[in-house]
Amino acid sequence: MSRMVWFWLGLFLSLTGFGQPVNTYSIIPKPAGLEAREGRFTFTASTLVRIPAGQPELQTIAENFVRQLNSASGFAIRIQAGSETQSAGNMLSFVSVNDAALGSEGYRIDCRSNAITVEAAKPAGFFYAVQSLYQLLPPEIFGSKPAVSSVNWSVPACRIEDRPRLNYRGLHLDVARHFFPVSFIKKYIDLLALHKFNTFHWHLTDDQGWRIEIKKYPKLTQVGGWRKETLIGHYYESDPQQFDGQPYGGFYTQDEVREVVRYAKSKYVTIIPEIETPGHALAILAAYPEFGCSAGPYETATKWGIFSDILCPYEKTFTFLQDVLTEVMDLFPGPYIHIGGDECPKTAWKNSAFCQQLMKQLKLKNENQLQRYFTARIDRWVNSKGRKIIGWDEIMDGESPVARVSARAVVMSWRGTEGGLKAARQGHDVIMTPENFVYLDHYQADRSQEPLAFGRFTPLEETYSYDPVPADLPASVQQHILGVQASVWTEYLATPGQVEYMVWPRAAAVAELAWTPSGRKNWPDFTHRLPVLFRRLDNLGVGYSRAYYDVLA
Ligand code: TNX
Repeated sequence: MSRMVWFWLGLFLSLTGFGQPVNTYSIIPKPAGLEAREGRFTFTASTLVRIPAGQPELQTIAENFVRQLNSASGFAIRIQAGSETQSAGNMLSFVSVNDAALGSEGYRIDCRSNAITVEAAKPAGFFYAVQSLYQLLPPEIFGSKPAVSSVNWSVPACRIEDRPRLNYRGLHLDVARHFFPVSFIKKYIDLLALHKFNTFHWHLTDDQGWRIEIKKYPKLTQVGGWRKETLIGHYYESDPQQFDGQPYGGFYTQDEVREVVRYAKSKYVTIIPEIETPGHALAILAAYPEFGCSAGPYETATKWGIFSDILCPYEKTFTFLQDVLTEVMDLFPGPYIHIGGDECPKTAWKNSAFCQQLMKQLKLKNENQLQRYFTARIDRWVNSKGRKIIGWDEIMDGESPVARVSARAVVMSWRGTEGGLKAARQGHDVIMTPENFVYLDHYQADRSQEPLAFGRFTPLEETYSYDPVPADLPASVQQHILGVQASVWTEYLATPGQVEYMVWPRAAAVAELAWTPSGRKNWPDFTHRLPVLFRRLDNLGVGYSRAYYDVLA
């Protein structure tokens, strides 16, 4: 064949995209807008990465991206700051735009075969654009070894315009029932950020352990950070109970907490610390029995469940909590402090002469109102420090004209959604974390095949089906729903591997219902993106559940 024929054939094949990989776009959460194009942009050793001058935050985002790409590919791509550089070659550029439509977390990616342009108005937008680029690149971008030439470091051409549906996109972790080291917390935050969550709710204290160093009250960690043994298996009152006989404990020093907060910030993740009050407080009472209604002695709990020994609303108890929260606020600069409030039995208050006297004096009719008073005191004090409280939905029980929780208090709705919706109707902001959809400690597959978990069954599809802001809610209620959170309780999750197994891929479903416009949520489409998610998680060394291979057509 003549050279001319080869030339025309070659041109025809390249124009039709023949021989190119079929473009797939496996971004989770699915972007608000994605227009597929033909062709691919290929990163090479000579790709130019250009960013605006004088924007250090942007520079850091670009540097992290390039470091990851270089380490996976073996390239030595460098960044050029400033707009002077003109190049017709293969280029990735970051462009800051003043565009209100993008909000503080939105971004655009314009990807053609010779250039990618990323636009955002704020650094978080660039950060999320980079997370999307990671997910458009081959999953080997997360491989730990310098990758080989067999990987084509390319991105499918497309145009993406994206911003989140909800402002609060949270993932929670209970480190009280089981303790997890800083290295794991950082890995957890990496995965959060990769899926565009922006909040980590750190459940730091509970009956079974106090996990944060408080300088003024060292016994909180010295005594409350430890339990003498742990119940093996399920807890039912009627069952014979078996314990492992091993002391168990651990805590984070304040330096470690600061390090984690800094790390999270670099990934645009805010941490909400939770200090449980007035229930789930046995670890406090074990260390400082003087804050209980009876003389004690108390012990850090060795089994799971709800305990009737709780904090007593003495003045000295409020002073103690203010001291603790002062140190906590110093460590966590975010706007919210979670003060617990859930599952607080009232027997100890009923049997306490002090509580009965206080209720009479305050004209409170019952102990639920006394919990309201308790919450209202902390709420007022936290507000005076320029922060807001978050509480589990029980903080709205026991309405009383003399014990007002300010409308600034944010309600976390876990016993279904009704508590949250009621609070929203009363003008409170709310975060939805209904247990029947987004509690990731529930079974995700046939329990006969699964490790021991909390009772309920919440498979991936059910989690995915949840809509935190149904369209039929009045706008006045919708506007108070800040967002959604997946919660991860660790009674039966003793190791990082067990946590990852329960969390992934269900957290990916939650990421999508938090970020993606409801009209673009689509279960079959989500499942088509799962195989690539699994390869990404493999490369990241995440031990996710294999229960969903069978839903993949
Ligand atoms: C209820 S959710 C709790 C936790 C348990 C969880 C188990 C909430 C506010 N309280 O203490 O760990 O159920 O799913």
